[in-house]
Amino acid sequence: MAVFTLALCAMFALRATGEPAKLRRPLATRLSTRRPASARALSRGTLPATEAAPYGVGTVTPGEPIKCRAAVAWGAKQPIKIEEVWVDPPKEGEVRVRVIANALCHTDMYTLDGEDPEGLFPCILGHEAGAVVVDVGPGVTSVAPGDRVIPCYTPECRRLDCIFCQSDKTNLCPRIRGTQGKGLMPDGTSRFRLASSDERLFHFMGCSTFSEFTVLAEISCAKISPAAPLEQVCLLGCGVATGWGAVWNTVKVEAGSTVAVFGLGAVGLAVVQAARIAGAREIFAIDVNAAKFDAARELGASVCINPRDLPDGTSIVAELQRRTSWGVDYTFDATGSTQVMRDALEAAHRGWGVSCVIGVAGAGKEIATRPFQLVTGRTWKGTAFGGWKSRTHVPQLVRRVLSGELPVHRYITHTFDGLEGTQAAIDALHSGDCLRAVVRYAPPPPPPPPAGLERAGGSVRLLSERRAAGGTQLRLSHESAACGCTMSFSIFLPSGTPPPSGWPSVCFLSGLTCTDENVVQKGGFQQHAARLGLAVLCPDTSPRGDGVAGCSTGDWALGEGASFYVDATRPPFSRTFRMESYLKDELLPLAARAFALDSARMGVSGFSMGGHGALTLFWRHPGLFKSASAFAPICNPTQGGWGRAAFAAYLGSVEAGKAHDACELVRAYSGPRPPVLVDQGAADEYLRTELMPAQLQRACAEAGYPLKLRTHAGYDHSFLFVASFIAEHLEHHAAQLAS
Ligand code: NAD
Ligand code: AHE
Ligand code: ZN
Repeated sequence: MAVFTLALCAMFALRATGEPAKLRRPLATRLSTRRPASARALSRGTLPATEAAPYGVGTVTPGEPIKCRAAVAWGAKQPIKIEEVWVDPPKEGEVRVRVIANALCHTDMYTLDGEDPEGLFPCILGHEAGAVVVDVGPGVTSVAPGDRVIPCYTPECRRLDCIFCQSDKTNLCPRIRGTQGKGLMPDGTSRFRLASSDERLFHFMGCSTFSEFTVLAEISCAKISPAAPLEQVCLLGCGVATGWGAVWNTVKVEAGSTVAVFGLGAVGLAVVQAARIAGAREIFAIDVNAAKFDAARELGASVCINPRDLPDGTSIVAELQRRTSWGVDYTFDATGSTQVMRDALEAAHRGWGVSCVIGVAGAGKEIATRPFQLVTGRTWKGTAFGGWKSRTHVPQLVRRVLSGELPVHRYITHTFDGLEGTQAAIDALHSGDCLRAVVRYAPPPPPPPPAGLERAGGSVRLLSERRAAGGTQLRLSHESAACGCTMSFSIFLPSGTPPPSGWPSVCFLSGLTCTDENVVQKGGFQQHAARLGLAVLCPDTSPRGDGVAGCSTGDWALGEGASFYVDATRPPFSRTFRMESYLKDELLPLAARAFALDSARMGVSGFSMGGHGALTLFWRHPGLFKSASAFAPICNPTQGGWGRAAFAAYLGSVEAGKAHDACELVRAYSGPRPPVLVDQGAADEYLRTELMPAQLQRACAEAGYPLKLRTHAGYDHSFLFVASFIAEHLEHHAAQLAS
């Protein structure tokens, strides 16, 4: 964090030049005319001029008004205009942020088109963004300069006397809704002034993110992981999060149900995606624009329907009833059309169908249906921001995006750089082939490294950081010279400061088809590593990625995910499949530097192909590891199908593979001889054909090597087996690393 804070301070360095804008009395009579202290500072002429910087952002001084540019909406149906504005410092309970990325939501367009009964001009629109905190007003405790935040138009005050925040039935905290609807901050004033005239500008939805800087209420700031790419997770500020929440929170779609989604913008597509994840049996995706159907199918729609293509006289309601007999279990409007809302309700299943209004309808519009539709068991519901309690749930959604569980990249169809890109994004959204246009207002700041990461140097990037068992589970990537590609790895660090010599650690190698993440998610090691004070390093199982030589073999036991932890000597693998060198010369030293691991106290373990890797690296490089263990290792790969195929492909012959066969290696080994622990499931389907622990037992006996081989009745070849005995393996390592 320290490094990032410094970087941020440098970014916002004080400039002592510049001519202040001439102050005039504000024109907007509904806005406060009291000049804040910051405006007095402005008139003393102490503020910076806007200076060219990436995407045109000027330098700024925390605590002072910031002069920057914003896209100002001057009136209904008028084009937005880029203007210089002053953004006053945050007052009590407020946070000033630098906007990094903005996505456009249909609601911005709806207000710009004059459809919003609450619409006020001149204002600064925008409410789907990712931002970095610049400075905070008095009393702010939940965010600090440098934090990444997503502005949320639905705040969450969390006060004990807020019956809404205290209820799990709603996310609609009304704390600042009154002033927000009037385009003002909670104290009833605006933080925006036009630089040329000092005219006050209205805020919008408590966000106003079409500005290089904006001010938010603290209770509207969802603090998110510093690893999150803001140009993607900005989508969680509104549309995508709303669609997901409509499905999971508002109507709670069950597995096996049928779903119909009207309107396939980002909101409707997020409904499709969430319904698929919820296990919906059939998902009808409906839009008058067939250009949206590819994305709908990719995200999980089973049937796409353009109501305009139906035969004359067939309504979409009749069509859905024809396809489902009694109607659809759950229907969603994501268009904002009141006729569509009625259709969605009437297409819902007799007796239990639920229809959810998500779309926002224009001023003066009302919904109607025959009461009989409700009498016969249909329920009409609505959702605001998908029911998510913003400060609590948005960071959780961001983590799920970061973990790969909830991909959002499909929604981003257009990207633009700089504030000027805002108009281009508006045009794109009107074009009909746009889901979300993301405008990057500023280059993303580098993610702050976790403590010590800067020592790793080079290209190390933090992908995710999660708390686990009181410690920290990290996932990172770096450019590997050995493999010539980007490699990912995970590491668990216990809480507290490392011992003076550094953390003792265990390197856990995974098996065929795994990544570094399998054991992190399924191995259950964190609580035991935390208890024993061990760091656990989890490398990937091979180079991977499109275009990385040797990765695409079409065979799950060769290429990507199947390196066998050797340095390949045969093309195409020899350029990239150099896992032995990668681990020994690159990753272990890097991890030791970055995370204060004690290089003299490293153990190695692994499962299946990773068990083979653990035993062979231990016996091939005496002293590299001080302890070793394995779960269901491939003990004698030159005699099994997987190993023979791999050695032939990577090394040119099975014979060459003998140098990487644990049974051969232990016979020739002459280094230190700590006992090696091996666990094997007796119900393991690969026991005799691929793993052959009996061969290892024989080889160790012949070599006089102390092997502790345990066989467990009933256990098969899975991470459940690993999780069942991981505690004892870590205890085995901890004892040996302590000696
Ligand atoms: P969008 O403009 O990107 O997508 C709307 C889609 O509806 C388009 O694909 C359009 O072709 C389609 N459509 C229009 N009329 C239709 C009709 N008669 N039948 C079928 N399809 C039709 O909009 P979006 O950003 O996805 O937002 C969708 C709606 O949700 C908007 O009204 C927006 O204001 C609203 N919204 C509500 C919330 C909330 O919290 N309730 C949050 C975000 C957005
Ligand atoms: N201002 C309009 C209502 C607009 C509206 O319904 N907004 C949605 C969010 S749209 C996001 O893109 C919402 O959640 N509203 C809840 C709230 O408190 O505003 C009007 O009709 O006055
Ligand atoms: Zn929105």
